[in-house]
Amino acid sequence: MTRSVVTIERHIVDQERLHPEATGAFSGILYDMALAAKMISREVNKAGLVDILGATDHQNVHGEIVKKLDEFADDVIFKAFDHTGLLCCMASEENEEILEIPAHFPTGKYSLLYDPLDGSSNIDANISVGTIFSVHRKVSDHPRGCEEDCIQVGRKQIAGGYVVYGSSTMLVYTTGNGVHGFTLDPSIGEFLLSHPNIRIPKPGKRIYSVNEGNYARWHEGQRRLVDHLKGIDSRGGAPFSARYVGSMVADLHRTLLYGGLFMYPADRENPNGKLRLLYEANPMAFVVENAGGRATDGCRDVLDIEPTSLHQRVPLYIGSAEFVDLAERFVAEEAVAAAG
Ligand code: P6P
Repeated sequence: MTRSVVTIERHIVDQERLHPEATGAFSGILYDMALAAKMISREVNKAGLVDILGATDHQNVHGEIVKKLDEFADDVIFKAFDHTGLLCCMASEENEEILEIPAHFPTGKYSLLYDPLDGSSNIDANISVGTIFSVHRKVSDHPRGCEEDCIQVGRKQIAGGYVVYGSSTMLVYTTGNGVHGFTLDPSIGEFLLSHPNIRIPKPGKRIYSVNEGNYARWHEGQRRLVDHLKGIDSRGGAPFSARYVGSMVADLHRTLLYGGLFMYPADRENPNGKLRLLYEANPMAFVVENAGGRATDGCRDVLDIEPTSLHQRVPLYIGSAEFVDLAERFVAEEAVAAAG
């Protein structure tokens, strides 16, 4: 018996029915993110053909200026939302300041934060890339929207998710009521429910994912953790497998579906690691926690970290709860040792 064909639009309507108080505004945000994802997917999937399709002097065959794909994705998301009256403001990895809603458009009661095309440096090698997004309620008394509406603790998110542009394009999101995955059928231009109620496997696959090129810069506890995961320390235990794409959305999507542990730790040169709290770690942590996993900075749940700035970075350990617990034990040992 094949599964019923449920489009993301139908899923959103069904989910909205679960909340009689819902106004449909939030549903509109998910619908518009799916629209933006379709447009980005179309361009990402033909990236390698730009030279063949006649993009000359940065103009394509339609006379449109060919932008870098991350600038294109940033523009697509902004333009998908700026006129909807759903948002009070936006924040993007590509823009230092928040993005205000143009004065001639109405504003709404939500803020949207996003990394439009994470891992875009990998596109030339045809490696999966992704869009990451986080939705908060407007909290300021600013007449339209301001930074306060974006710089909020992750626990207050009302939605978080990502789009992975890989062998297929998938949109995965949570509003706190389960994690749901949709696969784009480009032949009909629809996202179809392919992964209802995703749960991170328990026990998870023994996979660890980290850039070991940073080993020399890691703190002692981090080094001992990875030595243990490789089975080369004296504590025993079967070694893990190593998988590292170098594109967060690809590494996190694998971790969500198979289990394992993804890490981007702090190091001596980067005391807060590399990944951004508000629009990378928080939405991914919201998804993974709602799938039964964990996400921490090594000692605190990511979702409990009170942010202070729009682009602040955070060390990240995320994935199967038992492996994140293990990582915390090693990092905590380091903190105890360092404290003397
Ligand atoms: P490194 C991509 O540039 C990115 O922001 C994430 O997608 C990815 O997880 C990380 O950086 C990779 O960084 O230092 O391992 O190349």
